[in-house]
Amino acid sequence: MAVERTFSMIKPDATRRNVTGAITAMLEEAGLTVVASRRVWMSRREAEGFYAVHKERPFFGELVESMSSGPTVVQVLQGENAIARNREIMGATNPADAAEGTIRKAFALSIGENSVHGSDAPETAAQEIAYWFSETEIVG
Ligand code: RTP
Ligand code: MG
Repeated sequence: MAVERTFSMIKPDATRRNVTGAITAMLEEAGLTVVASRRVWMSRREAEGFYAVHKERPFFGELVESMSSGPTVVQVLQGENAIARNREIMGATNPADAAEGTIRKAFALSIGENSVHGSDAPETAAQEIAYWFSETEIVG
């Protein structure tokens, strides 16, 4: 298995409840290393750009609204098989379907307020990392 990097975001519903440390601890316990991290309150325009892939979906307006409603923590995670590992520890999109021991089972409030985002493939990981970080900000 190769060492990979993936993009992770702790969403406003989680920063609002002051659980960014608890969530980061779960990522670290899953074997992922935080190699870049920054707190950012994204504008509607930044949220629309980041989620452009979902722009035709019925929930797009709600998603942009919620992602720009408060601070997020944007992170780059590194580790063996990091993309799949992060998706695993995040749990299902809808917390009602999330497995025991996952971040969304522990923290998500609803499908819209589901506490974390994680890249779903190598191409999206590369794009999403580049959207928020320059190479010099990533210290592996
Ligand atoms: P993410 O991109 O945030 O890591 O989550 P995901 O892959 O599990 O889910 P995705 O299908 O990419 O959807 C992105 C985010 O949009 C919100 N969503 N709302 N109201 C709805 O039916 C609905 N469906 C998706 C979720 O917050 C999801 O994380
Ligand atoms: Mg997704």
